[in-house]
Amino acid sequence: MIELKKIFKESIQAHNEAIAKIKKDYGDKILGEVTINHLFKGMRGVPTSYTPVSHVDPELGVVYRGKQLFEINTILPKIQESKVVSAEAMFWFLLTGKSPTENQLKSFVKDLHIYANVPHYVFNIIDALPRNSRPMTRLSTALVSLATTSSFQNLYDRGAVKKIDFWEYAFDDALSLVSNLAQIVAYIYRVHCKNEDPIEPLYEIDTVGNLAHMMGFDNEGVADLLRLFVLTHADHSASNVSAHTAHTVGSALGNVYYIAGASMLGLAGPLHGRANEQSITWLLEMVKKAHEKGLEEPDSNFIKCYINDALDTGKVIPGYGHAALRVEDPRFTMFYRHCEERGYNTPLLRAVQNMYKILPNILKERGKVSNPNPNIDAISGACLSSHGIVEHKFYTVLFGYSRLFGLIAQHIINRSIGQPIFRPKTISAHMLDQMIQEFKKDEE
Ligand code: CMX
Repeated sequence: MIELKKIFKESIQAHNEAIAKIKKDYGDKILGEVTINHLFKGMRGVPTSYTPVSHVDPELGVVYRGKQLFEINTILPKIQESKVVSAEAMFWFLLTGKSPTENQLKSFVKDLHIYANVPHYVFNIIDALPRNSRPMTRLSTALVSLATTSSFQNLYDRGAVKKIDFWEYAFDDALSLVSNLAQIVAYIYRVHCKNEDPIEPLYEIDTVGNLAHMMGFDNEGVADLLRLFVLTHADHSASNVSAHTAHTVGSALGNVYYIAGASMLGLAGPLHGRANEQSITWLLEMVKKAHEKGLEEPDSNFIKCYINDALDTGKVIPGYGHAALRVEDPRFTMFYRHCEERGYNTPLLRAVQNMYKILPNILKERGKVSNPNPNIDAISGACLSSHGIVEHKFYTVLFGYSRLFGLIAQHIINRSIGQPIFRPKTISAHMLDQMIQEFKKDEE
Protein backbone atom coordinates (compact mmCIF):
# COMPACT_ATOMS: atom_id res chain seq x y z
CA MET A 1 0.00 0.00 0.00
CA ILE A 2 1.48 3.38 -0.92
CA GLU A 3 2.05 5.76 1.98
CA LEU A 4 -0.61 8.28 0.95
CA LYS A 5 -3.24 5.53 1.08
CA LYS A 6 -2.24 4.60 4.65
CA ILE A 7 -2.27 8.24 5.78
CA PHE A 8 -5.60 8.83 4.09
CA LYS A 9 -7.09 5.75 5.78
CA GLU A 10 -6.09 7.06 9.23
CA SER A 11 -7.29 10.60 8.55
CA ILE A 12 -10.64 9.49 7.18
CA GLN A 13 -11.32 7.20 10.13
CA ALA A 14 -10.90 10.16 12.50
CA HIS A 15 -13.01 12.32 10.20
CA ASN A 16 -15.84 9.79 10.01
CA GLU A 17 -15.93 9.38 13.79
CA ALA A 18 -16.17 13.16 14.17
CA ILE A 19 -19.01 13.34 11.62
CA ALA A 20 -20.90 10.51 13.33
CA LYS A 21 -20.79 12.51 16.56
CA ILE A 22 -21.87 15.73 14.84
CA LYS A 23 -24.83 13.92 13.23
CA LYS A 24 -25.84 12.43 16.58
CA ASP A 25 -25.50 15.66 18.61
CA TYR A 26 -26.46 18.33 16.08
CA GLY A 27 -28.05 16.50 13.17
CA ASP A 28 -31.37 18.31 13.41
CA LYS A 29 -29.94 21.85 13.56
CA ILE A 30 -31.12 24.13 10.74
CA LEU A 31 -28.47 25.45 8.32
CA GLY A 32 -30.56 27.82 6.22
CA GLU A 33 -33.88 28.48 4.60
CA VAL A 34 -35.12 28.03 1.06
CA THR A 35 -37.44 30.58 -0.51
CA ILE A 36 -39.30 30.58 -3.81
CA ASN A 37 -36.72 33.07 -5.12
CA HIS A 38 -34.01 30.48 -4.51
CA LEU A 39 -35.71 28.17 -7.03
CA PHE A 40 -35.28 30.82 -9.69
CA LYS A 41 -31.80 31.97 -8.67
CA GLY A 42 -29.83 28.77 -9.05
CA MET A 43 -30.26 27.95 -5.33
CA ARG A 44 -27.63 30.63 -4.67
CA GLY A 45 -26.24 30.24 -1.15
CA VAL A 46 -28.44 27.31 -0.11
CA PRO A 47 -26.32 24.68 1.69
CA THR A 48 -26.58 21.48 -0.35
CA SER A 49 -23.29 19.63 -0.19
CA TYR A 50 -20.58 18.63 2.23
CA THR A 51 -16.86 18.28 1.69
CA PRO A 52 -13.91 18.60 4.07
CA VAL A 53 -11.72 19.76 1.17
CA SER A 54 -12.62 23.40 0.53
CA HIS A 55 -15.16 26.20 0.74
CA VAL A 56 -15.50 29.65 -0.77
CA ASP A 57 -15.55 32.49 1.71
CA PRO A 58 -17.15 35.66 0.25
CA GLU A 59 -14.30 37.77 1.68
CA LEU A 60 -11.29 35.42 1.70
CA GLY A 61 -11.85 33.50 -1.50
CA VAL A 62 -11.31 29.80 -1.72
CA VAL A 63 -10.07 28.16 1.47
CA TYR A 64 -8.51 24.69 1.19
CA ARG A 65 -8.71 22.68 4.40
CA GLY A 66 -9.11 25.88 6.43
CA LYS A 67 -6.12 27.60 4.83
CA GLN A 68 -5.90 30.44 2.30
CA LEU A 69 -3.93 30.03 -0.89
CA PHE A 70 -1.10 32.41 0.10
CA GLU A 71 -0.53 30.37 3.25
CA ILE A 72 -0.68 27.05 1.44
CA ASN A 73 2.03 28.20 -0.93
CA THR A 74 4.31 28.84 2.02
CA ILE A 75 3.64 25.68 4.03
CA LEU A 76 3.52 22.90 1.43
CA PRO A 77 6.75 21.54 -0.06
CA LYS A 78 7.95 22.52 -3.51
CA ILE A 79 9.95 20.68 -6.12
CA GLN A 80 13.61 21.74 -6.22
CA GLU A 81 13.97 25.43 -7.17
CA SER A 82 10.27 25.98 -7.84
CA LYS A 83 8.57 28.96 -6.17
CA VAL A 84 5.13 27.37 -6.30
CA VAL A 85 3.89 24.37 -4.36
CA SER A 86 3.93 21.07 -6.30
CA ALA A 87 0.69 19.54 -7.59
CA GLU A 88 1.48 16.29 -5.79
CA ALA A 89 1.79 18.12 -2.45
CA MET A 90 -1.47 19.90 -3.21
CA PHE A 91 -3.25 16.63 -3.89
CA TRP A 92 -1.85 15.09 -0.70
CA PHE A 93 -3.01 18.10 1.31
CA LEU A 94 -6.47 18.27 -0.27
CA LEU A 95 -7.00 14.57 0.40
CA THR A 96 -5.66 14.33 3.95
CA GLY A 97 -5.48 17.89 5.32
CA LYS A 98 -1.79 17.26 6.06
CA SER A 99 1.37 18.44 4.38
CA PRO A 100 3.71 15.73 3.04
CA THR A 101 7.32 15.90 4.21
CA GLU A 102 10.00 16.48 1.56
CA ASN A 103 10.74 12.74 1.53
CA GLN A 104 7.08 11.74 1.37
CA LEU A 105 6.67 14.10 -1.57
CA LYS A 106 9.65 12.58 -3.40
CA SER A 107 8.28 9.06 -2.91
CA PHE A 108 4.81 10.12 -3.99
CA VAL A 109 6.16 11.63 -7.21
CA LYS A 110 7.77 8.25 -7.92
CA ASP A 111 4.63 6.31 -6.90
CA LEU A 112 2.56 8.23 -9.42
CA HIS A 113 4.87 7.11 -12.22
CA ILE A 114 4.09 3.49 -11.31
CA TYR A 115 0.37 4.15 -11.84
CA ALA A 116 0.89 5.98 -15.16
CA ASN A 117 -0.25 4.05 -18.21
CA VAL A 118 -2.55 5.66 -20.75
CA PRO A 119 -3.97 2.88 -22.97
CA HIS A 120 -3.29 3.62 -26.63
CA TYR A 121 -6.96 3.49 -27.59
CA VAL A 122 -7.50 6.73 -25.63
CA PHE A 123 -5.32 8.65 -28.11
CA ASN A 124 -7.20 7.02 -31.02
CA ILE A 125 -10.50 8.15 -29.49
CA ILE A 126 -9.20 11.70 -29.05
CA ASP A 127 -8.09 11.68 -32.71
CA ALA A 128 -11.36 10.19 -33.98
CA LEU A 129 -13.47 13.19 -32.94
CA PRO A 130 -14.41 15.69 -35.67
CA ARG A 131 -11.70 18.22 -36.50
CA ASN A 132 -13.67 21.15 -35.12
CA SER A 133 -14.25 19.49 -31.72
CA ARG A 134 -13.33 21.75 -28.84
CA PRO A 135 -10.38 20.65 -26.67
CA MET A 136 -12.75 20.24 -23.71
CA THR A 137 -14.86 17.79 -25.75
CA ARG A 138 -11.67 15.80 -26.43
CA LEU A 139 -10.70 15.90 -22.76
CA SER A 140 -14.04 14.74 -21.39
CA THR A 141 -14.38 12.03 -24.06
CA ALA A 142 -10.88 10.74 -23.28
CA LEU A 143 -11.66 10.68 -19.56
CA VAL A 144 -14.93 8.80 -19.98
CA SER A 145 -13.25 6.31 -22.34
CA LEU A 146 -10.88 5.34 -19.51
CA ALA A 147 -13.82 3.87 -17.59
CA THR A 148 -13.01 0.46 -19.04
CA THR A 149 -9.90 0.47 -16.83
CA SER A 150 -11.82 1.22 -13.61
CA SER A 151 -11.10 -1.45 -11.02
CA PHE A 152 -13.98 -0.09 -8.91
CA GLN A 153 -16.44 -0.52 -11.76
CA ASN A 154 -15.16 -3.94 -12.76
CA LEU A 155 -15.28 -5.33 -9.23
CA TYR A 156 -18.65 -3.70 -8.53
CA ASP A 157 -20.12 -5.28 -11.66
CA ARG A 158 -18.94 -8.70 -10.45
CA GLY A 159 -20.41 -8.05 -6.99
CA ALA A 160 -16.89 -8.50 -5.63
CA VAL A 161 -16.59 -5.40 -3.47
CA LYS A 162 -18.25 -4.49 -0.16
CA LYS A 163 -19.48 -0.94 0.50
CA ILE A 164 -16.92 -0.47 3.27
CA ASP A 165 -14.11 -1.18 0.79
CA PHE A 166 -15.42 1.03 -2.06
CA TRP A 167 -12.93 3.78 -1.22
CA GLU A 168 -9.90 1.48 -1.69
CA TYR A 169 -10.76 0.86 -5.34
CA ALA A 170 -11.87 4.44 -5.83
CA PHE A 171 -8.47 5.45 -4.48
CA ASP A 172 -6.59 3.22 -6.94
CA ASP A 173 -8.65 4.47 -9.89
CA ALA A 174 -8.18 8.03 -8.72
CA LEU A 175 -4.39 7.75 -8.49
CA SER A 176 -4.29 6.15 -11.87
CA LEU A 177 -6.25 9.09 -13.27
CA VAL A 178 -4.05 11.68 -11.53
CA SER A 179 -0.95 10.04 -12.96
CA ASN A 180 -2.37 9.82 -16.51
CA LEU A 181 -3.89 13.28 -16.75
CA ALA A 182 -0.77 15.17 -17.82
CA GLN A 183 -0.14 12.91 -20.81
CA ILE A 184 -3.74 13.18 -22.03
CA VAL A 185 -3.81 16.96 -21.62
CA ALA A 186 -0.41 17.40 -23.33
CA TYR A 187 -1.52 15.15 -26.21
CA ILE A 188 -4.62 17.30 -26.82
CA TYR A 189 -2.40 20.38 -26.80
CA ARG A 190 0.35 19.11 -29.09
CA VAL A 191 -1.71 17.18 -31.60
CA HIS A 192 -5.00 19.04 -31.70
CA CYS A 193 -4.12 22.60 -30.73
CA LYS A 194 -0.64 22.92 -32.26
CA ASN A 195 -0.77 20.30 -34.99
CA GLU A 196 2.55 18.88 -33.84
CA ASP A 197 3.80 15.46 -32.74
CA PRO A 198 3.23 14.34 -29.16
CA ILE A 199 6.24 14.35 -26.83
CA GLU A 200 6.97 11.29 -24.67
CA PRO A 201 6.76 11.72 -20.88
CA LEU A 202 9.86 11.87 -18.69
CA TYR A 203 10.22 9.66 -15.64
CA GLU A 204 10.99 10.70 -12.08
CA ILE A 205 9.95 14.32 -12.53
CA ASP A 206 6.86 15.88 -11.00
CA THR A 207 3.62 15.68 -12.90
CA VAL A 208 3.42 19.41 -13.74
CA GLY A 209 7.08 19.54 -14.81
CA ASN A 210 6.21 16.60 -17.03
CA LEU A 211 3.14 18.37 -18.38
CA ALA A 212 5.22 21.43 -19.33
CA HIS A 213 7.80 19.12 -20.95
CA MET A 214 5.16 17.17 -22.92
CA MET A 215 3.57 20.45 -24.06
CA GLY A 216 6.98 21.42 -25.48
CA PHE A 217 8.13 23.89 -22.80
CA ASP A 218 11.25 22.68 -21.05
CA ASN A 219 11.58 25.74 -18.88
CA GLU A 220 10.82 26.42 -15.23
CA GLY A 221 8.86 29.58 -16.08
CA VAL A 222 6.09 27.58 -17.74
CA ALA A 223 6.25 24.75 -15.20
CA ASP A 224 5.87 27.24 -12.34
CA LEU A 225 3.00 29.01 -14.06
CA LEU A 226 1.26 25.64 -14.48
CA ARG A 227 1.90 24.86 -10.81
CA LEU A 228 0.29 28.19 -9.97
CA PHE A 229 -2.61 27.08 -12.15
CA VAL A 230 -2.99 23.93 -10.07
CA LEU A 231 -2.63 25.76 -6.75
CA THR A 232 -5.28 28.34 -7.62
CA HIS A 233 -7.73 26.16 -9.58
CA ALA A 234 -7.45 22.85 -7.71
CA ASP A 235 -10.72 23.12 -5.82
CA HIS A 236 -13.58 25.54 -5.31
CA SER A 237 -16.03 23.93 -2.85
CA ALA A 238 -18.55 21.26 -3.81
CA SER A 239 -21.23 23.60 -5.10
CA ASN A 240 -20.06 25.19 -8.33
CA VAL A 241 -21.18 23.62 -11.59
CA SER A 242 -18.20 21.29 -12.14
CA ALA A 243 -17.90 20.20 -8.50
CA HIS A 244 -21.62 19.76 -8.05
CA THR A 245 -21.78 17.69 -11.21
CA ALA A 246 -18.96 15.53 -9.89
CA HIS A 247 -20.82 15.00 -6.61
CA THR A 248 -24.08 14.13 -8.32
CA VAL A 249 -22.57 11.65 -10.79
CA GLY A 250 -20.43 10.15 -8.03
CA SER A 251 -23.41 9.77 -5.71
CA ALA A 252 -24.91 7.23 -8.14
CA LEU A 253 -21.66 5.24 -7.67
CA GLY A 254 -20.25 6.37 -10.99
CA ASN A 255 -16.56 5.57 -11.35
CA VAL A 256 -13.96 8.34 -11.23
CA TYR A 257 -13.75 8.53 -15.04
CA TYR A 258 -17.49 9.20 -15.42
CA ILE A 259 -17.20 11.80 -12.69
CA ALA A 260 -14.18 13.48 -14.26
CA GLY A 261 -15.70 13.50 -17.77
CA ALA A 262 -19.05 14.87 -16.59
CA SER A 263 -17.50 17.56 -14.40
CA MET A 264 -15.31 18.74 -17.28
CA LEU A 265 -18.43 19.23 -19.42
CA GLY A 266 -19.82 21.43 -16.64
CA LEU A 267 -16.59 23.38 -16.55
CA ALA A 268 -16.70 23.89 -20.32
CA GLY A 269 -19.62 26.35 -20.12
CA PRO A 270 -18.87 30.06 -20.76
CA LEU A 271 -20.18 31.25 -17.39
CA HIS A 272 -17.86 28.83 -15.61
CA GLY A 273 -14.41 27.61 -16.71
CA ARG A 274 -14.61 28.81 -20.28
CA ALA A 275 -14.79 32.41 -19.03
CA ASN A 276 -10.98 32.39 -19.16
CA GLU A 277 -11.04 31.75 -22.92
CA GLN A 278 -13.74 34.36 -23.38
CA SER A 279 -11.81 36.83 -21.33
CA ILE A 280 -8.77 36.56 -23.58
CA THR A 281 -10.94 36.78 -26.72
CA TRP A 282 -12.51 39.91 -25.25
CA LEU A 283 -9.13 41.47 -24.51
CA LEU A 284 -7.76 40.64 -27.97
CA GLU A 285 -10.82 42.12 -29.62
CA MET A 286 -10.44 45.28 -27.55
CA VAL A 287 -6.75 45.58 -28.53
CA LYS A 288 -7.67 44.99 -32.19
CA LYS A 289 -10.40 47.65 -32.13
CA ALA A 290 -7.94 50.11 -30.53
CA HIS A 291 -5.45 49.44 -33.35
CA GLU A 292 -8.20 50.03 -35.90
CA LYS A 293 -8.75 53.45 -34.31
CA GLY A 294 -5.04 54.20 -34.77
CA LEU A 295 -4.08 53.68 -31.11
CA GLU A 296 -0.94 51.73 -30.30
CA GLU A 297 -2.66 50.26 -27.24
CA PRO A 298 -6.12 50.78 -25.73
CA ASP A 299 -5.87 53.82 -23.45
CA SER A 300 -8.19 54.56 -20.55
CA ASN A 301 -10.66 56.65 -22.61
CA PHE A 302 -10.90 53.96 -25.22
CA ILE A 303 -11.36 51.22 -22.58
CA LYS A 304 -14.12 53.19 -20.81
CA CYS A 305 -16.07 53.63 -24.06
CA TYR A 306 -15.49 50.03 -25.08
CA ILE A 307 -16.78 48.72 -21.73
CA ASN A 308 -19.78 51.04 -21.64
CA ASP A 309 -20.77 50.07 -25.19
CA ALA A 310 -20.58 46.39 -24.24
CA LEU A 311 -22.65 46.87 -21.09
CA ASP A 312 -25.20 49.05 -22.91
CA THR A 313 -25.83 46.22 -25.35
CA GLY A 314 -26.35 43.75 -22.46
CA LYS A 315 -23.02 41.96 -22.84
CA VAL A 316 -21.37 40.20 -19.91
CA ILE A 317 -17.72 41.11 -19.38
CA PRO A 318 -15.87 37.84 -18.87
CA GLY A 319 -13.55 37.57 -15.88
CA TYR A 320 -15.54 39.98 -13.71
CA GLY A 321 -18.16 39.19 -11.09
CA HIS A 322 -18.66 36.06 -9.05
CA ALA A 323 -21.59 34.07 -7.73
CA ALA A 324 -20.06 33.54 -4.28
CA LEU A 325 -17.14 35.96 -3.81
CA ARG A 326 -17.71 39.55 -2.75
CA VAL A 327 -14.14 40.85 -3.05
CA GLU A 328 -11.35 40.74 -5.62
CA ASP A 329 -10.61 37.08 -6.20
CA PRO A 330 -7.34 36.31 -4.31
CA ARG A 331 -6.49 33.95 -7.16
CA PHE A 332 -6.53 36.97 -9.51
CA THR A 333 -4.21 38.75 -7.07
CA MET A 334 -1.82 35.79 -7.03
CA PHE A 335 -1.57 35.71 -10.83
CA TYR A 336 -1.19 39.50 -10.92
CA ARG A 337 1.71 39.36 -8.45
CA HIS A 338 3.26 36.33 -10.16
CA CYS A 339 3.52 38.36 -13.38
CA GLU A 340 4.65 41.55 -11.65
CA GLU A 341 7.38 39.80 -9.65
CA ARG A 342 8.78 38.18 -12.78
CA GLY A 343 8.57 41.40 -14.79
CA TYR A 344 6.18 40.07 -17.44
CA ASN A 345 4.92 43.01 -19.44
CA THR A 346 3.14 42.05 -22.64
CA PRO A 347 0.44 44.16 -24.37
CA LEU A 348 -2.19 41.66 -23.17
CA LEU A 349 -1.06 41.88 -19.56
CA ARG A 350 -1.08 45.67 -19.84
CA ALA A 351 -4.65 45.46 -21.16
CA VAL A 352 -5.55 43.30 -18.12
CA GLN A 353 -4.00 45.89 -15.80
CA ASN A 354 -5.83 48.77 -17.47
CA MET A 355 -9.16 46.95 -17.41
CA TYR A 356 -8.57 46.23 -13.73
CA LYS A 357 -8.09 49.93 -13.02
CA ILE A 358 -11.25 50.97 -14.87
CA LEU A 359 -13.89 48.23 -15.01
CA PRO A 360 -14.72 47.65 -11.30
CA ASN A 361 -15.67 51.33 -10.90
CA ILE A 362 -17.93 51.25 -13.94
CA LEU A 363 -19.65 48.06 -12.77
CA LYS A 364 -20.02 49.53 -9.27
CA GLU A 365 -21.55 52.74 -10.61
CA ARG A 366 -24.08 50.81 -12.68
CA GLY A 367 -25.15 49.03 -9.51
CA LYS A 368 -26.38 45.78 -11.01
CA VAL A 369 -23.48 43.42 -10.46
CA SER A 370 -23.13 41.87 -6.99
CA ASN A 371 -19.34 41.75 -7.18
CA PRO A 372 -17.67 44.23 -9.59
CA ASN A 373 -14.17 42.82 -9.00
CA PRO A 374 -12.09 40.57 -11.22
CA ASN A 375 -12.06 36.82 -10.81
CA ILE A 376 -9.19 34.54 -11.79
CA ASP A 377 -10.41 34.24 -15.39
CA ALA A 378 -9.63 37.91 -15.99
CA ILE A 379 -5.89 37.22 -15.94
CA SER A 380 -5.02 33.53 -16.19
CA GLY A 381 -5.27 33.48 -20.00
CA ALA A 382 -3.10 36.59 -20.41
CA CYS A 383 -0.46 34.90 -18.21
CA LEU A 384 -0.51 31.75 -20.30
CA SER A 385 -0.29 33.81 -23.45
CA SER A 386 2.70 35.77 -22.10
CA HIS A 387 4.47 32.41 -21.55
CA GLY A 388 3.96 31.34 -25.18
CA ILE A 389 0.82 29.22 -24.64
CA VAL A 390 -1.28 31.14 -27.12
CA GLU A 391 -3.88 28.53 -28.09
CA HIS A 392 -6.85 30.05 -26.26
CA LYS A 393 -9.25 27.19 -26.76
CA PHE A 394 -6.88 25.08 -24.70
CA TYR A 395 -7.04 27.27 -21.61
CA THR A 396 -10.12 25.61 -20.14
CA VAL A 397 -8.34 22.26 -20.48
CA LEU A 398 -5.59 23.56 -18.19
CA PHE A 399 -8.25 24.83 -15.82
CA GLY A 400 -9.86 21.37 -15.92
CA TYR A 401 -6.54 19.59 -15.42
CA SER A 402 -5.98 21.66 -12.28
CA ARG A 403 -9.54 21.37 -10.99
CA LEU A 404 -9.46 17.59 -11.27
CA PHE A 405 -6.93 17.38 -8.41
CA GLY A 406 -9.60 18.67 -6.02
CA LEU A 407 -12.52 16.84 -7.61
CA ILE A 408 -10.65 13.54 -7.48
CA ALA A 409 -9.74 14.11 -3.83
CA GLN A 410 -13.39 14.90 -3.08
CA HIS A 411 -14.42 11.72 -4.89
CA ILE A 412 -12.15 9.45 -2.81
CA ILE A 413 -13.48 11.08 0.34
CA ASN A 414 -17.08 10.70 -0.80
CA ARG A 415 -16.54 6.98 -1.31
CA SER A 416 -15.04 6.63 2.14
CA ILE A 417 -17.79 8.50 3.95
CA GLY A 418 -20.55 6.49 2.27
CA GLN A 419 -21.98 9.46 0.34
CA PRO A 420 -25.70 8.83 -0.29
CA ILE A 421 -27.33 9.24 -3.69
CA PHE A 422 -28.05 12.92 -4.32
CA ARG A 423 -31.76 13.61 -4.58
CA PRO A 424 -33.00 17.11 -3.76
CA LYS A 425 -36.64 17.90 -4.46
CA THR A 426 -38.17 19.54 -7.54
CA ILE A 427 -41.09 21.94 -7.27
CA SER A 428 -43.27 21.71 -10.38
CA ALA A 429 -45.45 24.57 -11.68
CA HIS A 430 -48.47 22.64 -10.43
CA MET A 431 -47.01 22.30 -6.93
CA LEU A 432 -45.98 25.94 -6.87
CA ASP A 433 -49.50 26.93 -7.85
CA GLN A 434 -50.92 24.88 -4.98
CA MET A 435 -48.45 26.45 -2.56
CA ILE A 436 -49.42 29.94 -3.71
CA GLN A 437 -53.09 29.11 -3.09
CA GLU A 438 -52.14 28.10 0.47
CA PHE A 439 -50.16 31.33 0.99
CA LYS A 440 -53.15 33.34 -0.21
CA LYS A 441 -55.46 31.55 2.22
CA ASP A 442 -53.03 32.29 5.07
CA GLU A 443 -52.99 35.96 4.12
CA GLU A 444 -56.76 36.25 4.16
N1 CMX B 1 -20.51 41.80 -16.82
C1 CMX B 1 -21.76 42.27 -17.05
N2 CMX B 1 -22.83 41.94 -16.30
C2 CMX B 1 -22.61 41.14 -15.25
C3 CMX B 1 -21.34 40.63 -14.92
C4 CMX B 1 -20.27 40.99 -15.77
N3 CMX B 1 -19.04 40.50 -15.58
N4 CMX B 1 -21.44 39.86 -13.82
C5 CMX B 1 -22.74 39.87 -13.48
N5 CMX B 1 -23.44 40.63 -14.33
C6 CMX B 1 -24.88 40.84 -14.36
C7 CMX B 1 -25.58 39.48 -14.42
O1 CMX B 1 -25.62 38.98 -15.76
C8 CMX B 1 -26.91 39.80 -13.82
O2 CMX B 1 -27.68 40.43 -14.82
P1 CMX B 1 -29.27 40.06 -15.02
O3 CMX B 1 -29.90 40.42 -13.71
O4 CMX B 1 -29.67 40.90 -16.17
O5 CMX B 1 -29.31 38.59 -15.29
C9 CMX B 1 -26.58 40.85 -12.76
O6 CMX B 1 -25.29 41.40 -13.14
C10 CMX B 1 -26.47 40.29 -11.36
O7 CMX B 1 -25.61 39.18 -11.39
P2 CMX B 1 -24.73 38.81 -10.11
O8 CMX B 1 -25.63 38.54 -8.97
O9 CMX B 1 -23.67 39.84 -9.91
O10 CMX B 1 -23.95 37.51 -10.60
P3 CMX B 1 -24.47 36.02 -10.72
O11 CMX B 1 -24.25 35.36 -9.41
O12 CMX B 1 -25.82 35.95 -11.32
O13 CMX B 1 -23.45 35.45 -11.79
C11 CMX B 1 -21.34 35.14 -12.80
C12 CMX B 1 -22.09 35.23 -11.48
C13 CMX B 1 -19.90 34.72 -12.50
C14 CMX B 1 -21.99 34.07 -13.69
C15 CMX B 1 -21.38 36.52 -13.49
O14 CMX B 1 -20.74 37.48 -12.67
C16 CMX B 1 -20.75 36.51 -14.86
O15 CMX B 1 -21.42 36.14 -15.83
N6 CMX B 1 -19.43 36.90 -14.97
C17 CMX B 1 -18.71 36.83 -16.22
C18 CMX B 1 -18.33 35.38 -16.51
C19 CMX B 1 -17.23 34.92 -15.60
O16 CMX B 1 -16.24 35.60 -15.38
N7 CMX B 1 -17.38 33.70 -15.08
C20 CMX B 1 -16.34 33.03 -14.27
C21 CMX B 1 -16.70 32.95 -12.81
C22 CMX B 1 -15.69 32.10 -12.07
C23 CMX B 1 -15.94 30.64 -12.33
O17 CMX B 1 -17.00 30.09 -11.94
O18 CMX B 1 -15.09 30.00 -12.94
